[in-house]
Amino acid sequence: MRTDTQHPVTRLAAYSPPAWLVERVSLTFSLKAEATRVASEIVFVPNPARADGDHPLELDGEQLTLMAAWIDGQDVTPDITATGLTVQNVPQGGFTWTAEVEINPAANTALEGLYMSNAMYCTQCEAEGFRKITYYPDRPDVMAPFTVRIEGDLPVMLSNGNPTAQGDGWAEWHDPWPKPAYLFALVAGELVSVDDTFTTMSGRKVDLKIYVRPGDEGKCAYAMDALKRSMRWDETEYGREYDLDLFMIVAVDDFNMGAMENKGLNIFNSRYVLATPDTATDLDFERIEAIIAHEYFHNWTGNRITCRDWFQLCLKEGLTVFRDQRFTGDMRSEPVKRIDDVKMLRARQFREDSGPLAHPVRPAEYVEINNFYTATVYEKGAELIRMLWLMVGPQGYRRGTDLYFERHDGQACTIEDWLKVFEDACDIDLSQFALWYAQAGTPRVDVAEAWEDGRYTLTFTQTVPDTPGQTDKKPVPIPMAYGLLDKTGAEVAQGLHVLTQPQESLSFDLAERPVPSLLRGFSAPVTLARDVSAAEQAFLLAHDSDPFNRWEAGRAMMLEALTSDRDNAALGAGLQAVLTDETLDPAFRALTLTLPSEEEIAAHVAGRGQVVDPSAIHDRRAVVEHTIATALGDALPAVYAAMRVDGPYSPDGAAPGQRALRARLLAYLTRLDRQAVEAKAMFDTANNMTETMAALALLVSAGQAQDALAAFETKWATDALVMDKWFTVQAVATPPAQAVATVKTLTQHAAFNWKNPNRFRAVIGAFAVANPAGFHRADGSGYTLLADWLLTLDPVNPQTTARVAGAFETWRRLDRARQALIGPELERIASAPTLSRDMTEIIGRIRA
Ligand code: 0A1
Ligand code: ZN
Repeated sequence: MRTDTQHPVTRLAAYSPPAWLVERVSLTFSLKAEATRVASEIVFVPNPARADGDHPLELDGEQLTLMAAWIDGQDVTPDITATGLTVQNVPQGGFTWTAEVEINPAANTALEGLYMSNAMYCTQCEAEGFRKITYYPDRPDVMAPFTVRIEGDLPVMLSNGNPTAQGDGWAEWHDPWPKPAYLFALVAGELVSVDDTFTTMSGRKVDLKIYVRPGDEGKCAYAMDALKRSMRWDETEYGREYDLDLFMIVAVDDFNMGAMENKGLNIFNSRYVLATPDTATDLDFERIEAIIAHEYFHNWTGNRITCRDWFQLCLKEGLTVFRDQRFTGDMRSEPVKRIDDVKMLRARQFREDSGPLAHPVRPAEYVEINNFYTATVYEKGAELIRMLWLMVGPQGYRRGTDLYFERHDGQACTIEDWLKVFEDACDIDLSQFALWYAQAGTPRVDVAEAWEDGRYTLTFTQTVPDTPGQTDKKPVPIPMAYGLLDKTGAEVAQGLHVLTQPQESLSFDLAERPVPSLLRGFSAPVTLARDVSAAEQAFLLAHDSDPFNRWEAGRAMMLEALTSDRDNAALGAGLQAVLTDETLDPAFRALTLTLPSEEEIAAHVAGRGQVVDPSAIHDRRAVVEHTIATALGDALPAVYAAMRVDGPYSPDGAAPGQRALRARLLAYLTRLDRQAVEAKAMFDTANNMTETMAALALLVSAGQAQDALAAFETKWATDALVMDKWFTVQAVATPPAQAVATVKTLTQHAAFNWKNPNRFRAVIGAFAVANPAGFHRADGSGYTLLADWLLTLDPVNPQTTARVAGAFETWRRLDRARQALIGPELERIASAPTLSRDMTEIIGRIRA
């Protein structure tokens, strides 16, 4: 086992301000694939907050060859280690550091720092990638204006800010806004741009450019439109205006994450920029819109106001996710977006929170910060902002954010700074609320009801479960949105009550005993535990005026059907009523008719303290889907036919919802017809990727996809993003008994370029998380397959390896036999001779 001395722990409690601040920095890049030179000139000034004696100069730096260094023009010879350098006895009043280093972008397969993707240079500096570019105080609380000169033989050479001068073989850029190094970006290559403009609310014209490889120009229209809508939305909803003359987006094919908010020069995984109806699904369009918005919104929440240290990551990420969620809700359907978000939260964050990788939204320590770009920091982080928004109301929230921007513009901040603006603007005490940031685990709220003499009482008891390294937790404030319904479904009471005590009651004087609708809109990220009769669930499914809880009632009935022997008649009838209710949005109907995923069922089973058997869950789900399909009766083919969308494809408006409902119904139809006649017909006649993929997935799971897969491959062989779908659909939808063999065949395909993160995730990642019954096959072959691939990728790209390794996080909830197969695989990984820091931490935590 590796020891802590090899991979030191960084602790929030050990934070101290930097000894030196940077007044300004100039960088000159001479680009060469295998030997890029980076010259730097950095003006250091003493930090008044550290006037506690003499300080040496300490700079971060990794995988750099230092050619020469000077302080105020004098040669220096620093002490160099694998992680940085130190110079003693520097002038305490301030000085200029000048240096030249050499780096090798072509050898950079980890995709952090300066690297090459398809002959193009690009950077990824969050969280700690800048230290692989040059020696620098690579920490977010050091903010400086950057001037950059790029020399190279390439037509397009970009950096942050505004272009200041250019000539043959060189370009200069200046970013006037002080920023931490993690927001630095450089891109150079044979690129073309799609151009537009945006006029800000104060009337300034901003040039917008999306850079892509030649040939992809026709795939940027949706991203550009989403960008303009994001810019407008940030003005109207938050009063935030863009602050440079130019905003650029670049699409790259090799990228570890979704996208990156570098100042003025966002770099995107190409899958979140490029889209046409032929190549992208409705979901792809929606994600492009959301991620464009997310990165754009970071300009204020992340860039102008950044994080003091990486423990504060949720300060920018939770807030920015909340902002992009609201944006999508405004662009599309608020209730549908909320349901989608909660599904995701439960599938990913609740899963994380209940397992060995559980950590607080603001962690107290880390070994590798890249391991903390998690569902907890992002999605639970967003839920905390959402609770605050519910508690202070929309106007209070706006007063708080206005004060945040006014008070902290240009600063590197903490969660305490964020909470304080709401305390000041809204006159509330958020000291108990702060516990949400420090305590890991999903709180559980048990609900008891009493009805006596016209008095109805709800009693709530909250508990926060133990998580690794944390016990004896305190109660947190839980905003409980509720409604009480009478027999006719009319609302007799409703409101928002914030629970703050371990146990608390709410009473109402009423003429008749009501049916409660609790945690409306999923007003807090908690598990609600309450015995609800089938009749009551059916009533809520039919009548609740809160769309979220209406969906939730159907989902609860489905979970019952999937995990108990309860009679399903009420479920079938309730779903048929939803299906045929034309007053309901088709997108909402599609969601309500969708069974919980196998992961959600597993979580439900584990939450009841039972052992999870992924194979049994898979089989049972198929049976229940068949039962529901039968119960839907004639309504099934009728609504299927009615939802057909004719005419040209549009990713906006009502059409995506209709397609979603139609695809859902096609799944039910295919359950009743293993020849999959309708699915074949849809595949053959589809004029858009949404329908093509819906049909193809069903054909793969019905074992009827051979011809379709071949035709698809022939048509799309040269489009990497589309081929990712071809790989994924097979890894995910192949029936469990053949899944491992199929994945092995896919990994031998000539196009399986495993060093490309999208392709690796499309096959290995997708299999391990989205084909649970295949991955958890009782013979353990899925585990060996995953472990082998993690060991192969780790030396090349630790970050992506560690993310995919999270597939093992749920192993303790499985039966003993499966645990006995996984344990040795985890040990095999842990004892690899040169395991990365990323993997050492993740596997160590999973095994603990
Ligand atoms: N800040 C980006 C996410 C991101 C994080 C790390 C990366 O590389 C290690 C890249 C992107 C966002 O929230 O979109
Ligand atoms: Zn973000």
